[in-house]
Amino acid sequence: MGANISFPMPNSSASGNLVLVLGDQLSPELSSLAAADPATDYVLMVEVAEEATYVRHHKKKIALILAAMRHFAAELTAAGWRVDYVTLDDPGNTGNFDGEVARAVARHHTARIIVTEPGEWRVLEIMRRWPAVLGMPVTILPDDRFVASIDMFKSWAGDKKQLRMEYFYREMRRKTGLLMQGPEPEGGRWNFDADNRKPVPKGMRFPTPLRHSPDAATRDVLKLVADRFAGHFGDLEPFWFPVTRTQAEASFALFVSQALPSFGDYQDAMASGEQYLFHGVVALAMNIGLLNPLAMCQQVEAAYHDGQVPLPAAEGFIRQIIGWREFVRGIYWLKMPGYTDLNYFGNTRALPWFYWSGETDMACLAAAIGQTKAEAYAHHIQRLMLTGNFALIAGIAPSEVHAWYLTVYADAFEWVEAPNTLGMSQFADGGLLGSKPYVSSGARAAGWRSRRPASSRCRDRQGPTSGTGPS
Ligand code: DLZ
Repeated sequence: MGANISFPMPNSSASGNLVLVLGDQLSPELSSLAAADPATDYVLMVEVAEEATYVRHHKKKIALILAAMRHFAAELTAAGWRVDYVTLDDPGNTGNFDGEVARAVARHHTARIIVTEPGEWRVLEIMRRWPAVLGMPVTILPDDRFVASIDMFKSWAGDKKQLRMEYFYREMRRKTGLLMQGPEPEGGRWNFDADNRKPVPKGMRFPTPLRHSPDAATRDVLKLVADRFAGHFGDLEPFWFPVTRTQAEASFALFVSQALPSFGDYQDAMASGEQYLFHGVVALAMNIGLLNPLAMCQQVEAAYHDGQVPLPAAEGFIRQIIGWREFVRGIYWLKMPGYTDLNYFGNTRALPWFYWSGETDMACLAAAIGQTKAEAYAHHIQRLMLTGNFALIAGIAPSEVHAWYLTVYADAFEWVEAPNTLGMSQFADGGLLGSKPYVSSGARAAGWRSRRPASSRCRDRQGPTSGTGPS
């Protein structure tokens, strides 16, 4: 994948294109939409049970995706597109992409299917079968919301023995021109990570992410999810995630003005009782297409040039997006299929039940898992240092850890989740992604500091839990 893939099998009696837009492709600049014509083509969006149940996603994650899909369909309709939208409770809904694409082709007699490459190998395999199954050409276009195409990453990787994010990141800085002064990095350094490890001072206050009230369309989705996915892990309400571009942009603007100035200093920190610190909770909007990653980086760069954000914070944020995020996507497509089966240490234990219930006397794990159940969110240090490190020390099968992260986090899509879990966190790839297992470092996360009396630190819990995991 990476270049345009076309399977030419024209059907002479049909006309126009069917443009399938997936639940994590909610971007007006999407390559499939750019290749289509609103006058002749149909946009197809489908709510299908299989996507919610191939792993039994957190209820809040399903609600986020379906609500954002419905709002995006309205946005496209207002922009003049003919949108064919199939809801989950449509009586004819077949429950999967194959069935819904076949039904739409029959409804509209289109001659061709156009789609932007999906974020998951499983879905790409489904699409590759369509020319044979449906007897029509299928054009799969690169996802140019990423700075590096899959082909570009493959050529960069070449036959290198070790792939290191830092060198790839420098290429991305040069390619985008972000924080560059000609050929040199802004401030004379590529990476300010060493400045980003401060402990949280006593009494520090943290901004809270914007909480958006569900409108009528989102409330319909919440009811649907409550009815259809009652047995899935996690709390559905209160539901406050952004589900429109406008809401996502407001959330991000608040992050840039209030959290980002301190994000760099404390991005590796944890503090007891604090869910977000200076993290933005914006990945869940970015990973479904409500925010454009490059535009976000440009906004952060502008805030730096305006003197609102220090360089280490701006660089730290930009590195996460055009460095790490792009790098792990490259690794995913370079190594799939097969990457999700890797198990370097041969770990075989089952995931402990408390990953679903949060009921453990280990206070840090109870807090991180309780928060995950409530919010479908934990910041990356909680994921890496708590649930990730524990799983590796305990010898849990990496495939089980992978399925858990993919299930429970609203921002988790396989292209980004699998390399982070299997590579960075579990070292299941034997060192392709990271130079050593994270757990092998004796250092604590920066500034881990409990706000509670020492006597209660190892025993406190984050409220009652009643989560049910996949069975
Ligand atoms: C995750 C998800 C869910 C829960 N539901 C849908 C859906 O009903 N329709 C859809 O188009 N996409 C959904 N998704 C996102 C897909 O699973 C995602 O596009 C693939 O995993 C590829 O990244």
